Amino acid sequence: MEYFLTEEQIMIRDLARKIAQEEIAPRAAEYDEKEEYPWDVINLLKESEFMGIYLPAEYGGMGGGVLDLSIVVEELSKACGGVAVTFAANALGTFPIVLFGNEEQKQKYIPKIASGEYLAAFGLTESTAGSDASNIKTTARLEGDHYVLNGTKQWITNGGEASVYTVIAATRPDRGARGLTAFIVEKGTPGFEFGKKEMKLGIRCSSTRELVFQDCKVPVANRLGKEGQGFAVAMKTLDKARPGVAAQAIGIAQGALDHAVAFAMERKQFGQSITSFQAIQHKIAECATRIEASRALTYATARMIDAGSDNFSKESAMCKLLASDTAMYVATEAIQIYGGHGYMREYPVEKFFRDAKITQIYEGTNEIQRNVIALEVIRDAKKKK
Ligand code: COS
Repeated sequence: MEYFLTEEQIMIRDLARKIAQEEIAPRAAEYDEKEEYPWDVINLLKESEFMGIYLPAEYGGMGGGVLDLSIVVEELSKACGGVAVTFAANALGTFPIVLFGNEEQKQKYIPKIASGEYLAAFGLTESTAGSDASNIKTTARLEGDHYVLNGTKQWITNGGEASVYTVIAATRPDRGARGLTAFIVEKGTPGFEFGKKEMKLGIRCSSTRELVFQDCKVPVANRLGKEGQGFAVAMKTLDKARPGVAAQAIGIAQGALDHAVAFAMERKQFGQSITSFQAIQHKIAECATRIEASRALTYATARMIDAGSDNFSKESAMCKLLASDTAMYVATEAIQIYGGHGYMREYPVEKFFRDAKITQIYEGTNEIQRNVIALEVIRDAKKKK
């Protein structure tokens, strides 16, 4: 399908593809096996100026938007889902500063994130606050010119590796979603340590860790937005970041299908290539169609966001839902096309299968996406009455 990308976007795609296929794909199995943070790739992405691709030019970024970011994430994901989330999580950690930061905060942090000097991460999730995102137990108590943070964040992508964390804490624990506030916390702040590093099913080279705050003093100057605005910061950030998860899922799906088609063309059974069997052709057709549908919806949503729409919760949830279900479907079918080979770690598709699964879970489970979509559809219908 022709997506009518600009010349610049085609250049971005081609460069991301070259890095992904030449530098990442040959080492994807090794990254997976070693479960080590891919600093060498991050350094390559820094050199290619991709770290600031979605950030405003006035703060040292390339001035692109969610579509440009998605194009890069998709290409990286075709090679390795773990590397891709490591890159994409920077945007998740930085969007709160872009959306809610004051001038001083933007000047202080965005140029360093755009250049890749700082990696960023987003600290919302806790053991009691997953889908129930407002049930946050980490507290922030105002004491003079600083807040004192106490609590533990769980499953934070880029945890331990990032230099800057946007963290949601309760300034008024009695007020639920309305009692939350967002903060920028720098690595190295006394009282801020990293806890358990998770061992995962997929995306294994990415870092997933606890953030532990014990009487951690954060200057008032690092509060993002107003007190009580933290839930809105989190929700608006997720709305903007979910097309990135969709792009990751599309890359995983496309990568798995590309491998499966290449394998099917070589694989002979009953004296002929298995691509001559209708059973295999139908699988390929179904996968390819679902991928195009997911990409079309994701690019349309990204364009809507980049054009300045003020409400895209529904579309953002829809593309994340469709693309991640597609990734799981395609990765499953890719293994089926490979047959027994697909189940073996010697071949690449079992990794795509493991990497695909998380896209149905993080940045909001697909059950939560369906809730968001349904509520928006019903709200729109009520407005029309
Ligand atoms: N943008 C701005 N504001 C939003 C919003 C959005 N997308 N979604 C909700 N809000 C506001 C609501 O308008 C409401 O404001 P008021 O208190 O002024 O009325 C407030 O936030 C609370 O909203 P709601 O009552 O809908 O909150 P719920 O606790 O029911 O939660 C869901 C809503 C489930 C959608 C939310 O908790 C969620 O997205 N959960 C998943 C979180 C997630 O993605 N976690 C992944 C880990 S982060 S990588």
